[in-house]
Amino acid sequence: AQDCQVSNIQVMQNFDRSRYTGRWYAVAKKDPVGLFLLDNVVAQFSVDESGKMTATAHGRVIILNNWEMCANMFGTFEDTPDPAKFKMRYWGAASYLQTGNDDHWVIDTDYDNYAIHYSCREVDLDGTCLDGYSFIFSRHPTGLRPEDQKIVTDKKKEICFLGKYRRVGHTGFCESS
Ligand code: FEN
Repeated sequence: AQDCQVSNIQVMQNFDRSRYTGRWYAVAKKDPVGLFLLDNVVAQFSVDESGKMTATAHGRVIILNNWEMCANMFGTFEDTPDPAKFKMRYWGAASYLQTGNDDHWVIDTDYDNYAIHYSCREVDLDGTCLDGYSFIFSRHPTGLRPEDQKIVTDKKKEICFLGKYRRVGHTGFCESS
């Protein structure tokens, strides 16, 4: 079922962006190459009057001189023919934060408990993902419910990122800002 071809990755059927709105806690992430968010990652999705999806995210980063900061990031989403596949433009509130334009795919979600996000930045010559990142989100700051864990593990395998995730800690570091 999984040949690891980015073009064959199955995404959420009939994705409903309005049910996806609100707060999501990252419980695990697969990092891309380069600068990223370390931990304490929380995302907040919104849909405006015109139906456009936007999001904010924060997370801990360590900048030059080992200075711990909370990165406040913003994202705007461009629709594609597939309702679960978006192009996300993102930038940070602080000028030292990297900006970018990434794919943003919703692989699976039950809207109320878990969500699996996927982004491949660079597709290899063989069609597999050479550089990508992924978040496992939960509505619960305490983590995934036991009944959702198998679903998430199966999906990690389907997107060929199984074994590449790290747990995302929540210490409250970004809650004050
Ligand atoms: C996502 C969903 C909700 C909206 C957004 C999301 C993506 C966030 C990304 C963050 C990137 C952060 C970077 C940090 C950085 C998917 C959660 C927007 C893609 C690139 C440093 C670290 C050290 C330094 C400078 C900058 O730039 N970090 O010296």
